[in-house]
Amino acid sequence: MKQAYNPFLPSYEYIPDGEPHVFGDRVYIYGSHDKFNGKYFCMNDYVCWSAPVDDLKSWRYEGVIWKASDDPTEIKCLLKQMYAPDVVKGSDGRYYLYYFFGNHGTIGVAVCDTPAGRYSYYGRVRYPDGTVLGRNGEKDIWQFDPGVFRDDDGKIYLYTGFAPKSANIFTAMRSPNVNGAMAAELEEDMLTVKLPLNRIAKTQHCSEGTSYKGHEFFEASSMRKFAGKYYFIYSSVKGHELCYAVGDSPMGEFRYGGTLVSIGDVGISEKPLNYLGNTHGSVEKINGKYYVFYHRQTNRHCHSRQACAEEITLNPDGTFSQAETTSCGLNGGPLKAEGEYEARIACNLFSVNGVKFYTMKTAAGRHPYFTQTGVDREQDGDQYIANFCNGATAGFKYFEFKGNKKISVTVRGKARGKMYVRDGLSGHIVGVIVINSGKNIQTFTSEMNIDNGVKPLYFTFSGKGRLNFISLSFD
Ligand code: FUB
Repeated sequence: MKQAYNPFLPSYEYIPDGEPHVFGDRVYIYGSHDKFNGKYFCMNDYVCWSAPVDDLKSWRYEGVIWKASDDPTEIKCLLKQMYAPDVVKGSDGRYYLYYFFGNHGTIGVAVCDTPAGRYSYYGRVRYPDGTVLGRNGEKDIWQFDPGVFRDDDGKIYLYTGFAPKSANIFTAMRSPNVNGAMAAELEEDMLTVKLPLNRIAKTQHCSEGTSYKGHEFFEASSMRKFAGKYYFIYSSVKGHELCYAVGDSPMGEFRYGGTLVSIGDVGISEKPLNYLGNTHGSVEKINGKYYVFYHRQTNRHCHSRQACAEEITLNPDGTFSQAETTSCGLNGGPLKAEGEYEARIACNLFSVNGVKFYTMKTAAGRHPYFTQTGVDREQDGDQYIANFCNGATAGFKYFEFKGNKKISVTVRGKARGKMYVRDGLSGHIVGVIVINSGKNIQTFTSEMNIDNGVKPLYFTFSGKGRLNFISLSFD
């Protein structure tokens, strides 16, 4: 039985900032590449994955498409980590990859004849007089998270920018007035911006009295066009949500539209239902349906992020309804309540004290977290939920139940207590699994009394000790 889960790539793959693009009959994900348990963001080279547009359950590894060391310029920055990229097809039929180094502030471009081949260096985005964008002194904006967009008339636009609340390492010495989301049309050479650059969305410094208030632009610029309207997609100052703003021109101005997805379902639920941190992605229309791609956080800090996606509704009035995070994202429906599922596909995870917002510092204490054994690798995933202690809850949405009578969990770690199984966040108890586990992997089973139909399943541990929650299985 082939199904799609969230995260939708293998569990060893840590790809944040994924920009989905349909080229031909496949959808490609262009993201940054975190190292599992890395000390910083994006410590690995760019790789690409793709799937047929009519089978989003079959993702194929395309290999490394661009390495930090492929950039030939002498980049003077602390670390050569490539943050969020984007790709656009040029009018010459080639594919152009726009990328930047985390703390350098200029945009590099690489080119390839195919969407996911090995890219070659092409140049740096620049002003008409040849000055590199981002290097025009105090007046210039810090280049960050380039997004690229080709309009129906063949014109190509670049979106870039960052809007931290105060000056930091990235914006050192720069006034907030020169930060924010900017748009520029690109010349046919794919490198030169046409002037002027437009500021297109509100930041915290200028949102008073506007509909952006509370959801101002922070980072992660991305542009799409649906039903004749332009959708500027970005990560808001809240960090954990992707928002959108709508306009009639690719150069703005854009009216705030709403939240597309929050990685903790904030906005759908009153309290966050999963660990927070930054997120980044976009929306793509694939085979007639809309999907929002984003990343979740794992491993108790913000440097091991993973690609997820959900179907999302574009309403007749041009608004998007906020998508709920699920375990079955690209599956096209609920997962079958049959066989075994890895616990790492939980879409809700929280402790007795709720969740944390992941930063560079490890979230300690009673917080359960997604992790894996060993070091970063490109094979043999074994992700699980660690530190599942008293009051920890993992939620899975959705399963389709049909005459199920038993539920089991496979765990490891010294713990004694009960795993309460509910058919909703505050649903009925449908099973109580007695746990008495040790250092070996063990499976514990209970009767389950659940109605047929599509439902979520929540597991809450009550007892002593700490479990590694590895998998759940149905009779
Ligand atoms: O992945 C590194 C940075 O984190 C991206 O550039 C931001 O958008 C945020 O996701």
